[in-house]
Amino acid sequence: MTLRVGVIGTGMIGRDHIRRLTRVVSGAEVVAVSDANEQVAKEVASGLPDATVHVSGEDLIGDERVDAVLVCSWGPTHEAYVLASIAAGKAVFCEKPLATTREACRKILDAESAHGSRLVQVGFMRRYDESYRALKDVIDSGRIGAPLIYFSSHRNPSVPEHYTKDMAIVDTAVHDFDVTRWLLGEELAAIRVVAAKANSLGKDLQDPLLMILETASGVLVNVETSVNIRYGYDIRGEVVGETGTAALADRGLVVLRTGNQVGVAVPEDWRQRFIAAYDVEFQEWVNAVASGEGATGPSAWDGYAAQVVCDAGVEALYSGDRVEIDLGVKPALYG
Ligand code: NAD
Ligand code: ISE
Repeated sequence: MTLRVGVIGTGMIGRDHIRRLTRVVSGAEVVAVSDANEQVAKEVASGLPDATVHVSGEDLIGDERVDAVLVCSWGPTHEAYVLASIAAGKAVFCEKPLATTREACRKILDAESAHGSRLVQVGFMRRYDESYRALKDVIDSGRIGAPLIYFSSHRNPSVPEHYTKDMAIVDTAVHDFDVTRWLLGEELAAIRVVAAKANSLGKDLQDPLLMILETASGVLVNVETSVNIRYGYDIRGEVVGETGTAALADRGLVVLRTGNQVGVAVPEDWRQRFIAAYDVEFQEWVNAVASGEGATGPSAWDGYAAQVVCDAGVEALYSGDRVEIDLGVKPALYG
């Protein structure tokens, strides 16, 4: 069966995922699109063989030709589209964030629990990256003993004008929070946030930030966000265990030695760094949904947990305090 996907939000990542669903992944076709900017949606649809343009995301979700929904609009719009998809009984892949507040994410957990099976998947693509998967395998094998510290650096060469200081936490570090939970297999329990001397290229942004988190068992996690670092998009991770360490390897297809230097290329942005991870993420999603298995990747609980950490992180950024993270009760649907 070919999974007929409707895409809400045809901006940068929406277009990239449409390309992926159309040209890379097998078993899917994009049959409908919608964007607050209708002109943009029409332009995107004109490049597709048979896609309807809908005036609203709700219309698209109600379209009988749409089997599954992909939400790639701005974060504050996600809650309504995910809830409408659940109400329609349709599988929905939502780019991060699941929703922008803890309360909104809880509504989604409640709605999906009432539905009774998993429909929602959140776009935490790092879990599909081969380096992260190899790092998790090392941790799980016990070869470096129990993890004690995890260092996670998240560096962007630059960010758009509308990027605010909270976004270093809610838009950028949210990936580090999710991947930490996944790598270590436990929840985050507290967070502190401190600002370093500001990078003058970030204008009045507090950048870089250092976040110090504690997991439920006491592992210390250090997340660095540097979002104006210019040299490239650099994602680093290293676990310090009781008997060894394991780190994401430097990437690049060739090691270049020239002019008394040796090095590998650094990607330009997230599209380049995680291109293979997004491909695997979508192939697995299409396969699972088309087979009737439902969503099997990062769940609404994962989206909720990451958002609760973000909320605590923003509070810690403004207060300077150590803020405890209390996730509350985990609904039975999420195991
Ligand atoms: P973008 O601004 O390029 O595109 C967003 C699009 O959503 C725009 O075309 C806008 O017109 C449209 N839109 C806004 N409100 C809408 C509404 N109510 N209904 C329908 N369309 C609406 O942004 P982007 O970079 O593509 O980011 C989109 C989402 O993807 C964000 O949630 C972002 O956090 C996420 N994202 C994830 C990754 C990742 O690595 N997983 C990378 C980039 C962006
Ligand atoms: C962007 O929205 C992403 O999700 C990227 O993966 C992240 O690196 C970037 O900082 C965000 O702005």
